Amino acid sequence: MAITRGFTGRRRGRDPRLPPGQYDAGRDWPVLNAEATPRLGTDRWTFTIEGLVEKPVSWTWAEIQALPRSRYEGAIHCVTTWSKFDMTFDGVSVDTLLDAVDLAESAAYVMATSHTGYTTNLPLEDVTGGKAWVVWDVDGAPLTAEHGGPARLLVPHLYFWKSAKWVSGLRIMASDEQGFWERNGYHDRGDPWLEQRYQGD
Ligand SMILES: Nc1nc2c(c(=O)[nH]1)N[C@H]1C(S)=C(S)[C@@H](COP(=O)(O)O)O[C@H]1N2
Ligand SMILES: [Mo]
Repeated sequence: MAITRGFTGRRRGRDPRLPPGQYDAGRDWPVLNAEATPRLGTDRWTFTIEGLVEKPVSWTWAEIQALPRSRYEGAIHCVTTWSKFDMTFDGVSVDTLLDAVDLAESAAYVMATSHTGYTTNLPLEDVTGGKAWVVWDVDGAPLTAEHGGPARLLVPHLYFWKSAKWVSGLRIMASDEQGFWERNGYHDRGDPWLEQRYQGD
């Protein structure tokens, strides 16, 4: 009798790393900009934490490069339904940056800002505790301008519109204010596992 080999009867299930309503984009990495891609040299790039802090702090490119490095390895999820797995981003943890300022007691939200004027709001809790980075390398190479280089915010546990490209800083706030996409109908928090895509989700 022939023995049937190579068939286990198991179906390939949905990847458990894929949040609801998302698909695996594989090797593709779409570029999504609301604005034109700026040509921003590292000589003109700065990062500033301001708002509800005792004293605002700014870093130049050289200064931020001198901080302890931190890596994120994992997935990113865009609200337009693509996800990408096994990405490696290098930069600095937002925790390290926040260590340099004294936050007001009322600090509870941040507005991430870009050198282009793009903004996106986040609860302070979503950018602390090892959950957010300012990154400049992806998979071992510098971020291209299209993907936010010289540096972008990375908040991979939320939809990718929260990861402001060409990031210029964080404004610390006591109450939530809406950024660019949030004013245009997207969710204030954007947790992909809860499918918080639009206002009201
Ligand atoms: N400055 C800026 N940052 C941005 C955006 C943007 O339009 N401008 N788009 C957001 C959205 S909607 C997504 S999905 C990701 C896209 O990043 P990518 O182009 O590297 O894939 O960047 C986010 N950060
Ligand atoms: Mo997006």
